[in-house]
Amino acid sequence: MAIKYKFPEGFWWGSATSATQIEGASREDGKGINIWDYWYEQEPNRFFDGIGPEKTSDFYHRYKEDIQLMKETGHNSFRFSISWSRLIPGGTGKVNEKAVDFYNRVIDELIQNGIEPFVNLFHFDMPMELQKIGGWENRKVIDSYASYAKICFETFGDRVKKWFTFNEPIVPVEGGYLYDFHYPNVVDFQRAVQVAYHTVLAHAKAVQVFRKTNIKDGKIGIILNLTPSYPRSQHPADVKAANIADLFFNRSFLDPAVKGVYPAELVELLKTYSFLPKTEEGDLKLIRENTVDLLGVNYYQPRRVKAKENLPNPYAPFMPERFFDDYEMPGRKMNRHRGWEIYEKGIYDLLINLKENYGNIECYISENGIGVEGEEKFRNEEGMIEDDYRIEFIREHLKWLHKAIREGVNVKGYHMWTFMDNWSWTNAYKNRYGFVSVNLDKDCERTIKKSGYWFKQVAEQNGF
Ligand code: BGP
Repeated sequence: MAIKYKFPEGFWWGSATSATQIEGASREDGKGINIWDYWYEQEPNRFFDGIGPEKTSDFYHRYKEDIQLMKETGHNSFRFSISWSRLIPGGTGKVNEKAVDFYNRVIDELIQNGIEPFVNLFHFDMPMELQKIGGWENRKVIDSYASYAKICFETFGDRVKKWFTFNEPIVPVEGGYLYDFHYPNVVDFQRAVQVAYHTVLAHAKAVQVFRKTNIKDGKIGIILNLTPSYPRSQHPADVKAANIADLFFNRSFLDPAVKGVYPAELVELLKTYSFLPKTEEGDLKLIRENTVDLLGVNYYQPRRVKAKENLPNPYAPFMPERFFDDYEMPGRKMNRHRGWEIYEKGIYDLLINLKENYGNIECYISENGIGVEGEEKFRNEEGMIEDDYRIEFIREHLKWLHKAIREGVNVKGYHMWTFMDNWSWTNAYKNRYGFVSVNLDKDCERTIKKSGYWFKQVAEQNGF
């Protein structure tokens, strides 16, 4: 069959994961506790079906088998994260040699199997010892993070060439300090601003350390969940509302990471409402001088926005939603399991924006996927889950990605979320996202889904 959508040579095909979501073994071999282990202990009922992070999909013990499955599903690259609290149980101080050994084995096994490791340093998993002193609210944690990053670069940088400082740094801000879905689940805009600001500084510091470490052929980036912000109409009030949402949810990290500066409009807005963060001399220079080589883009859904219909309640806590209302566009396509809109063209729009307004930074799609409940009912007689909806989801996004590449966007790869069904934060195993299913009732037995076989073909032909 002729290949209509051919991707550039050397395109990275694979999937993305994170330590807390796949490793399990949360108390084994000297691992320290992170906020997820702690929160689950405190409030198990917050987690779907009461399942916590202690077991997850057991990658810690089964990584060899999993890497074979990656090969069978066409991966030439794979993103995972290092668990800070596994590597440095106290967040700072002594390194856990068993963790070094584990990540060494994973990296070597990937490389031996022709799979390029993409390594992320922070995926929502603050070590509990550091959360006790305030986590990202505490400026000291920036240095702890930079030391952790340095250890990672020095220990694994001889083999790992693609590095990322953070995955979706805005999510712990939203979840932990605004909307109550991550620990420490407080609602406080001022603290949220400080956490976001310290995360940007920690990121810039890690980039600085990376450059000093001088890893041969190494590149460093950040992974951001970009949500193109569409106004309900071209009415100036709707457009303004969409711009403000864009400032808060995209540009607050995108601009400092790629351009080295905060958007002036965002600074102005925070100043007007007296929410500027506490800063120190030299901060802005650090940010300016340490921009990324590479950007990971996670894309799931757009944001649709309209002008505020009612005046904000002066007694309610200050929230970004003071400036816009969400807009439920009639007829939009939804993934009803997750409650997220499916809008394939969004991936194209955001990439064109990177080309036009962010110097056509080298980027890749670092997550994109669909979470579905009750996939067991699609298992056929041979035992394979026929997830045609996932194939369609990926294919339609890839078409738009292909168009963006044809128009000159500097995209180097596509990682699906996720490799195998995993533990998804408070949703635990509710929605399944993997190319490979994991049967929790049968000792985490893995079976490749139809989408996994389909993806293998796409990766091998470098198109479809
Ligand atoms: C992204 C995260 C992932 C993953 C995914 C799916 O925001 O980087 O960790 O979980 O979303 O979302 P969820 O698991 O909440 O359904």
